[in-house]
Amino acid sequence: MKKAVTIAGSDATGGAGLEADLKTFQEFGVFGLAAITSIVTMNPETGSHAMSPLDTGLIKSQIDSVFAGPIDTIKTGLLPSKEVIELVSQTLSQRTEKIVVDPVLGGKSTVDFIQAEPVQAMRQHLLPLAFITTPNLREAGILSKLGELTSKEDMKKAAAIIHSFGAKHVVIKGGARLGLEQAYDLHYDGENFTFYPHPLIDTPYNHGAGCTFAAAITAALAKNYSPEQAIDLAIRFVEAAIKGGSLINPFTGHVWHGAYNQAEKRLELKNDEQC
Ligand code: PXL
Repeated sequence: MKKAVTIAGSDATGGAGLEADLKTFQEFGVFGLAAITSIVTMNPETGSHAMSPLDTGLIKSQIDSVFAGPIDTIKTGLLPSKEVIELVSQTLSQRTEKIVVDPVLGGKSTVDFIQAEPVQAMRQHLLPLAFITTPNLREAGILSKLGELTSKEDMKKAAAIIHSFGAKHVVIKGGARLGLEQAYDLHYDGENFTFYPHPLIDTPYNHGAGCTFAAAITAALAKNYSPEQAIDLAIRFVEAAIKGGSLINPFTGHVWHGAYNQAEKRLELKNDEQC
């Protein structure tokens, strides 16, 4: 059985964070383990989010627990402080598994979780350990210090800078913010820039899409897919999740992590009926 570890925040509402990671791993048939770094809660009256970091000692004990046996791949998500980024980087520098770094800096419709100091720690300590890193446009703009990225050319420049921090593969997710007729995700491996065009889906039900994308890549790598195959599969997995999304509370529409496999099953059932 393939096993993947996530070191991430908990999104109590179940769309993003380690909830998204574990659900996605399971959909890929990969056993998920989790170390929680912080808990993100939502005020049911106002819809505003708050982040409560966990005690560093408790984070460390969880990390020791998840690595008590052999595992196949590792994903990092929300790391709430410079201290936690350094702790996680120190531990992961001893590991040989492929590491997917989702450089979470904030959440949709929320204030930033992470400020300048932790971002610098991420550039310096965590990104050099990344086999794949998956910033969105905003995160790529901040990490590269290029600011707002508004074109495919800007994405290439940012990818090259982030690659120079030591991440082997940089995947920048370019969605609606690009203002183009399609979404374009960019993959840069230090040699080639490859754009993956895919349909823009016009829906507000996309909370958790970023975490789900990185988790799908982590699971696919655990199953020995190549980076290119993993990216392609993750794009299709998230597309189904967004299409299947729904309003989980009065404020946020979440992706549905189960949509890809359920859609396939429904298709199989339909085919069976026809036979
Ligand atoms: O989508 C970014 C994200 C990551 N991790 C946690 C979150 C969020 C967004 O809300 O809550 C725990």
